[in-house]
Amino acid sequence: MTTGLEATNFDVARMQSGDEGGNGPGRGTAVITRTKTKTKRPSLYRVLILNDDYTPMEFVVHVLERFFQKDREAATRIMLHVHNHGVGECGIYTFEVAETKVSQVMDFARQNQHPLQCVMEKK
Ligand code: TYC
Repeated sequence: MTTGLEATNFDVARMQSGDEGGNGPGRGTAVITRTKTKTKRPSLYRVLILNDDYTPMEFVVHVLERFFQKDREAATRIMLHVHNHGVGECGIYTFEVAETKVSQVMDFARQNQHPLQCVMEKK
């Protein structure tokens, strides 16, 4: 499938200055270097919250609104999914963003003395 968002790679083959000089490979020879600009899409990570028996449902809903930009309805749906199934997805982010979300949630839960756990996993 093409989305129009694919990265473009450029290959540049050129002779280095001095390649025709007296040293190195010698007269009449040239070294061709290839400079490849390779763009790679970043790896993505799921941020998950885990169920426990003590964290209040309303606190989890608030976490999802505050750190994951969910509206009340989406936050409640995710919270209930975690309550019923043990684990659920809050969002998908690049490594540094995911790491920051996990830290923010863990710090906020700890400050409020709730055992809520938040983890990330590579997709
Ligand atoms: N199981 C908790 C309760 O009954 C609610 C809860 C939901 C806790 C989701 C954590 O990630 C969680 N109060």
